[in-house]
Amino acid sequence: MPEKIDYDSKIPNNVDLADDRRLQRALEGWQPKFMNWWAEMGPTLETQGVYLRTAVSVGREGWAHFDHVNVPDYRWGIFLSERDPDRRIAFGQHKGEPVWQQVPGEYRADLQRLIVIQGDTEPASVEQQKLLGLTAPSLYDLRNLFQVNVEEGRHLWAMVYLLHAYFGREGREEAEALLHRNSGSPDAPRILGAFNEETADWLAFYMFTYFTDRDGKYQLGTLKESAFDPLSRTCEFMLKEEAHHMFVGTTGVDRVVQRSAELIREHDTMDIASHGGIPLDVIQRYLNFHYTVSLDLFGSETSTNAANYYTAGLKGRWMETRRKDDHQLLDDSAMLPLPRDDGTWESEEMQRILLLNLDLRGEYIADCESGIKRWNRILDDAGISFRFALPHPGFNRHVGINSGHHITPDGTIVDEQTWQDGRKHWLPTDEDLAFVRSLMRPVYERGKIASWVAPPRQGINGKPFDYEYVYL
Ligand code: BYC
Ligand code: FE
Ligand code: FE
Repeated sequence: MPEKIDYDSKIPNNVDLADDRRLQRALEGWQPKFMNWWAEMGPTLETQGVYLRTAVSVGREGWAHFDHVNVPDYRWGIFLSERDPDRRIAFGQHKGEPVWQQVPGEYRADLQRLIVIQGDTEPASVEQQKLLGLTAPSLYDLRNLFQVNVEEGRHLWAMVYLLHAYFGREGREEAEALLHRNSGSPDAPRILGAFNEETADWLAFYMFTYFTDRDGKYQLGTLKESAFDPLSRTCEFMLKEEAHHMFVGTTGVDRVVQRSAELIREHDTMDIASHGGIPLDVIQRYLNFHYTVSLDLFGSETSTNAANYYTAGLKGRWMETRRKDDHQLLDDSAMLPLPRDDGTWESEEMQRILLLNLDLRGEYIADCESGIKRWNRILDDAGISFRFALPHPGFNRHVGINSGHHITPDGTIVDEQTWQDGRKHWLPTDEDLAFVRSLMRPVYERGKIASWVAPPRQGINGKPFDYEYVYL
């Protein structure tokens, strides 16, 4: 397995594509379809070059190269992390056996389904973010948007490679379908709910990259544990790219909170809308929305699908190899909090293996708390007493045991009327959305920034904030 990437072929890769003519031809047949999709469904803003990173190696050090590139000329390619010849299955009924280099017939359908669901989210996010380039708050942010977009495009390539290389004709058909479904389409929507929502403004973009890309991190983390080695190695490399997407979200929200805090102090009022800032309660409502649609992405708390994937070795737990148990979970149990119709909570003991989606969601929630802490620290440093909080995991849910119940952000089970009355305090209202949208005016001058967000502390790859990240 060459660590270096072959950039001479049409499709950059480190999987020796040139040695498999059939596969190479099939992927070269898909490539123009991808390019058409990008032209039609990708970013609408045209540029003369964006300062982007491109993968040049999959090793630990210096895997990326930075330069201005014309976005449609970006070299989307197929990069898998290095193979560990001694790798063994870490969990489930095949624990201890060597990992698989081919798809076992009995798991074909399940693996294909997991890869299709993962693949479907990647282009969906590009579609959701299609218009954001028209209103970027700075060239720095515009560059980050394009970076995220091209890498989500590459993640689609990553899944399409697996479909083409290991799933035959059905896999090729699924690869086509990934370009035919579209975010928000009434006839052929994306598979998972969060990927049919609009990302209509930059606060939504920062929240999406914080909360929804972070679901990506956790799901990829479980697929990285897979016994199907090519999937594992693909996800391992995707996770490397993913870190930047979450950086964009974390620091994006930081900068909005920072700017709002400055305006609150400067004008000595929480009501900073008239001063061109985003009020903290609006930020909290955005947070509530993006967090809860992202919780839905973990599926139902009790899941026989997840249990079967685990037993088969297809999808593990977060940090599976660091867990100190038997990695089979046949006689373990765990508690599940359930909302009851009488408005009280009860806790039910269940087999741990049925609660794997809940387990993963728990890891995710703990990680989300770190964002809340940092944003509250910004407020604390500014002497502002307002505090952000994650809502209760039962709040505003459309998937799983809490859907069908009305649960407030503090976890109280309420009736329909109380829910309807509270909604406007808990979720973005039409006025909130219209207001945030009204702030979205492009700032394309070098070193300048919009009124509602603070500049970043640092630029990209050691460049200053006022670097010409995008040629327009
Ligand atoms: N929407 O047993 P259950 C990313 C369905 S994000 C609609 O609870 P399971 C990214 C489910 O299909 C990461 N339907 O679910 C981020 C099932 O249907 P069937 C994406 C849903 O299978 C930002 C039924 O309900 N990767 O990478 O345990 C930018 C019962 O389901 C939903 C993955 O998700 C939903 N939210 O868990 C770019 C990894 N949830 O079988 C990219 C692959 C459930 O009854 N996917 N259903 O017809 C999986 O591991 C699992 O399929 C899920 C669901 C975690 C999604
Ligand atoms: Fe991705
Ligand atoms: Fe991402």
